Amino acid sequence: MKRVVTIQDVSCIGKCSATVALPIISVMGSECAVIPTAVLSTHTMFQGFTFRDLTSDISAIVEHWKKENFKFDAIYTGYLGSFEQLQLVSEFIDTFKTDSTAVIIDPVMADNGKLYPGFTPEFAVAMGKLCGKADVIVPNLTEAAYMLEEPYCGSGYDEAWVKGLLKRLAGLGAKNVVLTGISFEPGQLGFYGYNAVKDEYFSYFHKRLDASFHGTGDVFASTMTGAYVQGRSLFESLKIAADYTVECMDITLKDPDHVNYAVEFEKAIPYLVKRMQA
Ligand code: PXL
Repeated sequence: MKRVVTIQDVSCIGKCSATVALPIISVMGSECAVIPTAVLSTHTMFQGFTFRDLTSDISAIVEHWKKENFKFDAIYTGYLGSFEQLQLVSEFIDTFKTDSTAVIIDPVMADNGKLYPGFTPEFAVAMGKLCGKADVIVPNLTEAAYMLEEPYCGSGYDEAWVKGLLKRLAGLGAKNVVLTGISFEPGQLGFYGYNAVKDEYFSYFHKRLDASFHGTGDVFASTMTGAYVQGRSLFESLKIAADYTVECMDITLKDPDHVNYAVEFEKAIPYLVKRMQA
């Protein structure tokens, strides 16, 4: 059985990071091991969240896993909370990555031109360095800007500019760079990627919903990881992830009691399973 290890926080309420990675990667047919980096009462969009840092547990977990000689088909990281955690993840990759391990880094830090609470521009640059070790990175435009220390472009960009940005991101060292949340036309949204090894661009667009939910980036990255580790091509994996994310949003919007701090991804799991069987 394929085994993914995901390294990110547990937000007890909020359906993001580990609490979406675990169910999604599992239903897609792989084991999902987890290194929880912190426990929060909620994700950081709520006021007054608690935060227990688990950095000091990470080394002991890694030492035990080394002794047991555990292997991973994919290492998938999301929200990381400190410079020390970036360093530990970097060492984790050095220790556990083999020729058949895919390293997927979602540099979760920012959106809509702003860093999430607690992050600094210096942290974003350090995250950019970690991204150099990845096979695939999936930043949004805000995270890309912060990692490259460039101004955020807002919505004023065109395809040529996106291609240039992808090349600059590839300069960080990742083999594949995929920008999420790209839109050239109203009503459309998708991803635009660059394979730095083959010097090839790829993109995919779907309908843009007039809503925004917290945690959809984590649903997207988890799904992409789940498909990729099951042997789908990177492009196919990203497409499945984009379509499933839209399906989650569609289903959520149909619930008159929906909240905007999480999507009802559970209800769209039958769609995802069918997609993986196709
Ligand atoms: O969805 C990304 C994410 C993950 N984990 C925590 C967060 C966020 C985004 O705000 O706060 C704790």
